[in-house]
Amino acid sequence: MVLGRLDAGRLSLEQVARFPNTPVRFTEGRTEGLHWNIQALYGEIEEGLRRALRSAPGLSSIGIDAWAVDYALLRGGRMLGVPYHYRDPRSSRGVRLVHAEADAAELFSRNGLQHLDFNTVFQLAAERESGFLDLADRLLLVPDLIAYWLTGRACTEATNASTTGLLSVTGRSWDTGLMRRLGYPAGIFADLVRPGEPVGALTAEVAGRLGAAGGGVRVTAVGSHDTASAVAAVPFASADAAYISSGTWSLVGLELDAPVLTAEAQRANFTNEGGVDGRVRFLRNVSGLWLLSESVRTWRDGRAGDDSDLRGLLAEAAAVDGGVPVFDVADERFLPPGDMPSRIRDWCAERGVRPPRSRPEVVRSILESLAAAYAEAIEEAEKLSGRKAGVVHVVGGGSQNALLCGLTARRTGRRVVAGPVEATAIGNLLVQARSAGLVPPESTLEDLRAIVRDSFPVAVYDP
Ligand code: LFR
Repeated sequence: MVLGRLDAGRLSLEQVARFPNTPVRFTEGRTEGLHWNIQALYGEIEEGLRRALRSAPGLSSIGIDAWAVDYALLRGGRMLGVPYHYRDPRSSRGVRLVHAEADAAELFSRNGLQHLDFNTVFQLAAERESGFLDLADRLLLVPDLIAYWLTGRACTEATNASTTGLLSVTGRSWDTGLMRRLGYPAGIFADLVRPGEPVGALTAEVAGRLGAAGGGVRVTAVGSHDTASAVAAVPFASADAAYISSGTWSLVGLELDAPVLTAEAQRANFTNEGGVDGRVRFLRNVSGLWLLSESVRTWRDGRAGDDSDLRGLLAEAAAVDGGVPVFDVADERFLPPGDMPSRIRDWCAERGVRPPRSRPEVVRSILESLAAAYAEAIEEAEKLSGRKAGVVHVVGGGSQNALLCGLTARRTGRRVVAGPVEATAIGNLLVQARSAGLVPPESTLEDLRAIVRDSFPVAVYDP
């Protein structure tokens, strides 16, 4: 949780809380599988907000973002079951059920999305089997659920709605025709709000608990899909640039004014997600540093560690000379939590490729493979959109990984501009700042990005 302050056109950040979002696995009963530990997170959120209010008693606005696609079902305001985590394998069942009614090409023409097994439209087909979907009178995406608990207002933020597969890519409104065909009750989907619109004031109960009674703090809609907020904060200096929002996932692509809905774009598995101010995030979801973090977790044998383990490994990986394999980071076997080094070795063995032999080789192989996937995605994005990307911006956690940024420059053959690391928080904050009148309300995304450039340094890597 990050507190932002805007002073003389510069944004500064203060981290008021940081807590892990660790999923829980239930092994029995109707909701067995991998789930959000949502109540524990909500407790941390209230605790963080209490701290934020102590540090900034004049706090004016709260904006919420999280990863995409996951949701809670409610009835009469009460949550039914525990929200599933998108890495739960049940959604592949859902894919078969949905495709029996609407094939991949039709879905793409309606929603403009890359096929990912975990898109909400597929999760819901598996959800129907639980019976909860028929009981529910409301579906809220995770950031909207938090906003509902804070304000009592149930609405769905539009950039995140665009990842569900149930929002029309042309009208950016709910696709009730598709819902009807799939047997999803259209009435459970809430009214849409756009980034920058007010959601509401804290309920009296929440305000009392947070020590904010009498204060004017309200929740403002932001790009509640974390990637939408991150892209809003990419410090583009020219339009001829690509971005990589690099964290657990790497979201690689271009910002466009209109979606690309050609058959080639569908075959290339590109997505047209909704961005802040009606922009289109034309990108491919390439895997990300998840491969590295799960490897480190495997080597630590589940033990908690610190960043020094990773720093040491990255230094050794930088010194690896000689070839390491480049593997397909998009292979489905890498999606669930678990032992990544063995899965990488298996992938190589199945193809007669020499597997990485040591830990530094595994790390190098992961980073080379990611960089190769970035280069391919950027070239395809250019071809499919007719736009050029002379520069590649890397934002998010991966922007601090010098080895990855250097390899990305080398494999793309382009200049890499790395930073800011907290792009998601920054994009979230700047949209709120504009709504709160801290920057002129007529500011464009380009104006907001100028604030990013003036406030945060970047590092440059040349090929
Ligand atoms: C990144 C992200 C991606 C989305 C994936 C799953 O954190 O939000 O954009 O595809 O997580 O929700």
